[in-house]
Amino acid sequence: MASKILIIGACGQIGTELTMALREKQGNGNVVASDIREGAEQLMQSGPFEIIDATDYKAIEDVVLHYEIDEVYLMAAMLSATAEKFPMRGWNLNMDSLFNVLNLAKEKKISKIFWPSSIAVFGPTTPKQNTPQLTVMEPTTVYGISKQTGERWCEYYFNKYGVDVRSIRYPGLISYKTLPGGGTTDYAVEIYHEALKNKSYTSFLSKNTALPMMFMDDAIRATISLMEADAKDVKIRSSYNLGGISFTPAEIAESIQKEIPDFTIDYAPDFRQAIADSWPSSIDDSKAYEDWNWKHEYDLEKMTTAMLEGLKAQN
Ligand code: VAH
Repeated sequence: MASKILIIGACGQIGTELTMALREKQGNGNVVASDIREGAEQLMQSGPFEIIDATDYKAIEDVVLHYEIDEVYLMAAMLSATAEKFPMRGWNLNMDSLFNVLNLAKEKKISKIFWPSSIAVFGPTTPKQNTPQLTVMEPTTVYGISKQTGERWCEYYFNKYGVDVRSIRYPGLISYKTLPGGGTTDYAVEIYHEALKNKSYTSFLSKNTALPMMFMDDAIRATISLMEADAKDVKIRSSYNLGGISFTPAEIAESIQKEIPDFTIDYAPDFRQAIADSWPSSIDDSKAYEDWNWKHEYDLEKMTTAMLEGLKAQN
């Protein structure tokens, strides 16, 4: 019997693709999309949609009861760059929304939760290369602090109340189907759009800023794999490292130049450089491999081909 799923923040960068993937898998009618405002036409036309403010407990509870929801994917959040401009709005959105769904599960109104964390939980004192699952975490951004705190609460609700909440520390995610929403890794999406439109791009991160990244197809597959894993195999109830690939703006530009030889890049680092400098360059996701057999499929070259082909097909 297919689970009844509610996706909160369904119109965002991850939420949009996650909604379409889950509707394909579970049946359109079994996946209720929700967000603070309507989203892409394909999402709106393919299944049920509700307007929900993720900080409004009653609004979520009403939809959960009305549709007899089993599982909630909470994808609404304020990302790193935007949260630095609006710290308290970012903190309140990221934390109030999490407590809303954790408490619904504690009261047995839903049975399973997915909640996205981020490699932003790591900070400048964290080992930068191949960052371990368990290590020093002193995040210096509002977003990273909210995700680190959220991980602690997820583990608390699992240990104290038996809430089946599962989480992934996403790296920067790259997709041609949806635009990013105010993150520090957004350059790695913008660059493809600009390469096709103008054959040039000005990067807001410096040339050699290596960050952990992942093609969206891999991230969606990882999310569904974790949610489908047997509960006994989900041994980490804070959040799983997820690594994927690691590259710099110069390296992604080189991969684009293999397909668009006259593409050029220049660099004008802005306030997001300090955020990126506080994050790891690459991630050790061996625990995800050990516990639920995770393995990414897209390397940089394969992702660049998919991105350019996907964007060209849209125009
Ligand atoms: C951000 N895209 O840039 C998000 C992500 C690891 C980065 O969490 O804020």
